[in-house]
Amino acid sequence: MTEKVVVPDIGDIRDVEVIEILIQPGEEIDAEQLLITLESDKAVIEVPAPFAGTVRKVALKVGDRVSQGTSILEMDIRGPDESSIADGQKAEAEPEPEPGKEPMLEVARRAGLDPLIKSMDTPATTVSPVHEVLSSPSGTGVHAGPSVRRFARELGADLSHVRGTGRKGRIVKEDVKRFVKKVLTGPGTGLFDLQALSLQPEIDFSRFGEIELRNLSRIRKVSADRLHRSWLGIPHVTQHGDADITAFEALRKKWNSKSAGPHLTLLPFVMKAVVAVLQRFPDFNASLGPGGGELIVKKYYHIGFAVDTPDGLVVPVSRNVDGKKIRELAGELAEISARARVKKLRPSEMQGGTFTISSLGGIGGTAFTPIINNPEVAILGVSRARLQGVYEGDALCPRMILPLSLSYDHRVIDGAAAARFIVFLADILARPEAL
Ligand code: CAO
Repeated sequence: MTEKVVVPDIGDIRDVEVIEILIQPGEEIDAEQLLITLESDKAVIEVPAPFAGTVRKVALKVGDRVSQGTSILEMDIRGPDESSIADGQKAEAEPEPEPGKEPMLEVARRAGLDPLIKSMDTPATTVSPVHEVLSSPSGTGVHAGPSVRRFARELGADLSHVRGTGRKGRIVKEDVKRFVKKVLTGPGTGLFDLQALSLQPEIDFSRFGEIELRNLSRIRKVSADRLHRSWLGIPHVTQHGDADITAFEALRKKWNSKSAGPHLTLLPFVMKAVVAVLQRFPDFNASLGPGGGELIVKKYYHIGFAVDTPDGLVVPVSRNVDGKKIRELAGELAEISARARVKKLRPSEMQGGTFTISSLGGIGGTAFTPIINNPEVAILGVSRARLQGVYEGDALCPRMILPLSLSYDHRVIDGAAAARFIVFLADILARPEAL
């Protein structure tokens, strides 16, 4: 007998898009086997076969829009002796629903999903619970068809971690394969596997409001990976301190007003002061050896400085800062950061640093915790200097105070050493003659 199968009762939803067709003409199908997937703004609905048989003709294609009663396919029904109805359980007491008119919740119920339906305590005519029920194995909010879900289940892949590349971010089989391959071939699958930790759960944020998708720049992707590795791999501690730079500021202003040379900001002074401190505390100008059993102390002072560019953070390196004059450094910083902002730095200009300074003083803020630029062992954060009242004896005096934040690798540097570093740095920055 040939029967027409139509879209069953799907609640109030009309004109809903067909996003997946899971059967083809000539295919033998069982009762309850999923036929098509529909997707509206609010729900994903999977329509199962009301009986077993052979598909004669499929009346829909992906992209069609359907409502209750729209024809899905024609099929030759298998005889009752071949258990045409799901699990052969033709209800004796219950009247059989008209083919294609069976409420979706009823189908889900017969598919053994009763507990979930009950726990949702939702009227049997609404569609969203069906979506919840049928998509629950890998979490709600995941867009994937039943065959993909089945495939993921077989492989033990959690779909909430898989990025969908199909239409509207839908997960296709290839995405699951790529995910599994990545996990299997990635650097270990332990707790601190960076790839596994970086995976974001798949959430459809558009359900909560308007969104916009933007690709991350290459610079941002590279720095994200480096920062994440450093953050996870290095036990960071940040030591804060203040430097009284009143005298330096007076000197800087005087020099700026008197010379036609490059404009002097605070940064070249801080760089010179940092080198003086590194010479006193060489463990800060070092890297841990590959096995972690030795410290490689460097006798050169190549200072990296973070530059904020439209495409993200870059860290060019000024070489042999110990041998450079303040004005020369100021000119170099201005020239390098201008090139960094138009992506004109050579890779070699971002290599070989021994210590990094991240200055947010030109922008503002009071303190922050910079992330160490691995394989270095410490980084200095500089925040905005501000005029503050400081007691000198009984007198409250206006002083220009510069906040400093030193993050260090606690495997290499002890807290006491870090405190000494920052105290010495503050001392140098308080006395221009010390440079
Ligand atoms: N306190 C008060 N004023 C400061 C200051 C501070 N700590 N640091 C800079 N300033 C002043 C400068 O002196 C300058 O003012 P004047 O023209 O009056 O001298 C003004 O702020 C702008 O300075 P600048 O930021 O352009 O120049 P810089 O030499 O201080 O810094 C650079 C250069 C490239 C480091 C900076 O432009 C920059 O990109 N900073 C961002 C770094 C960053 O993103 N760090 C975060 C890394 S982690 O995400």
